[in-house]
Amino acid sequence: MISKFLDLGLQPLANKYLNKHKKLSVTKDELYQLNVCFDSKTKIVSISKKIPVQKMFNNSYPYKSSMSITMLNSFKKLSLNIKKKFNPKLFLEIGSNDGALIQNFNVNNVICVEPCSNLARITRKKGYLTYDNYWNQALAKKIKKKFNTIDVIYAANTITHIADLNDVFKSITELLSKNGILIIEDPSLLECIKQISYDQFYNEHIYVFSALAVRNLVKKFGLELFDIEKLQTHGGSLRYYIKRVDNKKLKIKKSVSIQIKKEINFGLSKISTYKKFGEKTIESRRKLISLMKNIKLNNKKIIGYGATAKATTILNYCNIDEKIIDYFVDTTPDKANKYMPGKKILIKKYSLSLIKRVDFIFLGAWNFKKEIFKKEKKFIRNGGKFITHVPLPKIL
Ligand code: JHZ
Repeated sequence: MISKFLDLGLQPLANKYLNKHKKLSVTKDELYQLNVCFDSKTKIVSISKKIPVQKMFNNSYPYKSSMSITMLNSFKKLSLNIKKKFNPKLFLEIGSNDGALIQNFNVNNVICVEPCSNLARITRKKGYLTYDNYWNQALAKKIKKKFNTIDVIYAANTITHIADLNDVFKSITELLSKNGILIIEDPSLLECIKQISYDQFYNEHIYVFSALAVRNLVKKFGLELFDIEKLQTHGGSLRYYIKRVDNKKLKIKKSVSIQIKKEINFGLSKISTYKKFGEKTIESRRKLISLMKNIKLNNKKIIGYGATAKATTILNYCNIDEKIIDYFVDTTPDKANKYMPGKKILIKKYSLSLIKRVDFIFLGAWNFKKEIFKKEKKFIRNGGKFITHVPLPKIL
């Protein structure tokens, strides 16, 4: 049974930052209803309205993975591990973005798949074979014809962005060698629910995975989880290591049953847990609005830091506009001088001077809190304060 547990209202597409010269208000047909549901049979959590991929991932996709040192370090560490543990002759990344991971591999060993052609151009320029296609069976067949099978297939923050999971896994099994490994990583549903980070839900995040859901999902394709790594990235992610069931060379590690047990004990297989999360989200919204309004009553200045896709959900769900947040700062070139989706809040290209005379900074990129705090020591020393909504709205 599929049950709705969260209604985040009408939302614009995240990552669709509005140009200054265009009409600022989004029209009704540019908004979609963001509901989040739980399927008690498969244990999959998903948003109810699926937006056509071309609308989300095209030749002007602004997000670049290499904008944060945290992600660059995480990918560097992973590349060393992959080489050490699996030493793949051919490594394929689905959703290679601007090459933050594959830049650690030799050009001859890597195949990139990236449907956003502005990003595909970047890895191609660096010499990596890049298909600017959506991941599907037609593409898998095309790659198979040329390269036969692949030893390691990897996808970070990508599989959860594709609606047709059957097609995703059929395409992967088509290409994966007999003893091949599939590694996927995505934000952890357990962490999302625990931390009330409801902003993990937006149009691109069609699914937020739990280990429970992934275990059920891959089974249908003759695959199984053999290891799970916990990561600090994106507010707590899980890295799933998956193999063919008939590959008996790799033993199933304890990490799998430990994570599944944790999720069951927390209640991730029960709708009541999600309903509670829905209620806590409403409370979180109330607290964040009241906290920010109180600050504004004292005539203080708030700006946003990190014009994230996640922030789109918060601003639109909480109806936070330019009267509350003066502007956002962000290092991503393609977000600069645009407006936050659905709100008239300008995004400025990050510079130190932009946070100088500011009293409060709302962490749009709360998932990079550590990295940002390290960078903004001076702001903190001078009495500046950060605001977060995770796990609860508060001033830090
Ligand atoms: P970040 C995107 O989500 C979209 P977002 C996507 N759907 C997804 O799954 C995740 O990424 C992985 C900026 N920044 O990573 C850079 C600074 O300005 O939380 C980014 O614009 N200064 C594919 O957008 C944003 O913050 C800094 O010091 O929610 C971070 O975006 C740092 C560290 C970041 O993802």
